[in-house]
Amino acid sequence: MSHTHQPPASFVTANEIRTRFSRAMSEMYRKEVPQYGSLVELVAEVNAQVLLSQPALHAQMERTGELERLDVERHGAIRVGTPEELATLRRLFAVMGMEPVGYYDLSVAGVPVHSTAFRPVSDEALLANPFRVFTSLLRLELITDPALREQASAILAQRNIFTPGALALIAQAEKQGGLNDQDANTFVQEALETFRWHSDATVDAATYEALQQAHRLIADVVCFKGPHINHLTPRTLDIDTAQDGMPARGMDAKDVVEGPPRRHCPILLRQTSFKALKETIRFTDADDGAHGQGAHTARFGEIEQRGVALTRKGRALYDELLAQVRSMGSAGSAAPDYTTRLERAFAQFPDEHVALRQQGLAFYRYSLNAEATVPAGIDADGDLEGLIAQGIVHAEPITYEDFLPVSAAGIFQSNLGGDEQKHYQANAAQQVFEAALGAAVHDEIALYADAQARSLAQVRSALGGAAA
Ligand code: OOG
Ligand code: NI
Repeated sequence: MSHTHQPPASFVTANEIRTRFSRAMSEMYRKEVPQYGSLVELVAEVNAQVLLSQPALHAQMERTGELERLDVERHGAIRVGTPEELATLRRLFAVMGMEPVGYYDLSVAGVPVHSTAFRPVSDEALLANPFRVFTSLLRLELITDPALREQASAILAQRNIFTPGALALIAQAEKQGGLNDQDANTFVQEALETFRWHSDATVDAATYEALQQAHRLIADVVCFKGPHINHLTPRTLDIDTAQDGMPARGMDAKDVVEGPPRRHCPILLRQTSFKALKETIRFTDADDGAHGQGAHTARFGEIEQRGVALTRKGRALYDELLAQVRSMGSAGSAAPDYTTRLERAFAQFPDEHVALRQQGLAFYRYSLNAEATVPAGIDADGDLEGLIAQGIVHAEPITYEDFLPVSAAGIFQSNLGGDEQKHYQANAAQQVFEAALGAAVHDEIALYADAQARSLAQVRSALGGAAA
């Protein structure tokens, strides 16, 4: 008897559960925030136009398999209050094949959270559906008033953000190694409940106000029944055109696009959002009259354009150039000439794939060109760029699947409402975060490096076979 645990054939794949869940989430958010529906339509129009006018991009996306995932590609974001909530979310996302990748310290940017992104990690799972959820844990230790800190943690201790059904199915999936079709559907419905918007606050008006004063984000996390999904982001192939189309559809777009400037070879991630909606909420003392109702701004829309993943060297150059631009003048990205300065600084970042590869700045997935005839006696370990130049090997950019802390901070800020800036001591605490999570996060750059290395090993071995 083998001890390998073969899941019964009746189980649906984690990819399938993730796809069902992201679809259900998208349908729910469309109902909750109708402007999200308009945003998805706008992005679909822009993408169709780009694919028509840029045949090379169309062909590249077809070859890499990304064309098929484009229409369903989304990321969402949530914020939780306690280590237990975060740890259970890790188990919930694991049922859908999503693992924690990366550590983001947002305290540097005046936001009292640290975060990870739950997402699929294997090449095959990413192609099936790359659904990601940016997940932040509130850092109560950054509330300076001890009484308020105690109160916030007491409120959080009383809530349970998961339904009993979701908890039971998580445990069942862990025990059995999967879920059958019907259980998967029930799981998706039960899991969805955790992310639903609740207009009934769990606190009275005065408590909400005090937490809001400490930081708007603290009120958003502490005063509600659960971690409502605060945005869902479709992927656009041309963020500038999509941004220009937002006002005509009634969306109050943020002024600047976060991330690198527009380029010939897109790198990393560019993002922009429309401002959060003001939603009516009811406090627990609603029936007392005067201050029973309030307004809360939390939920918004965002779009993003993804480019090639950078190596550690490429990322260091990106961080350095971005820091240069942001340190010029006090207004940072709010300065009127920000875009021009950004473009000027990034002139130092090579904008050709050959240069990005040769200088070791970005990651590529290599494959043998099926149509090329491999010359007899070819050196399978020969110079890669030579093989690419001869058309024997294809190099396709590996898409960046993660997030950027400075951009994330900009997205948080633009959607908290108000202009207040808080300052916290920068203190990355990855180990504290991982202890809360109950697992280590993947190093995202190592994942890209592995994907590149795997593809290269396959090419070399295929070439060796062809040469023999
Ligand atoms: C998350 C903000 C970060 C992104 O795309 O960088 C984010 C939040 O507001 O909870 O979603
Ligand atoms: Ni986002």
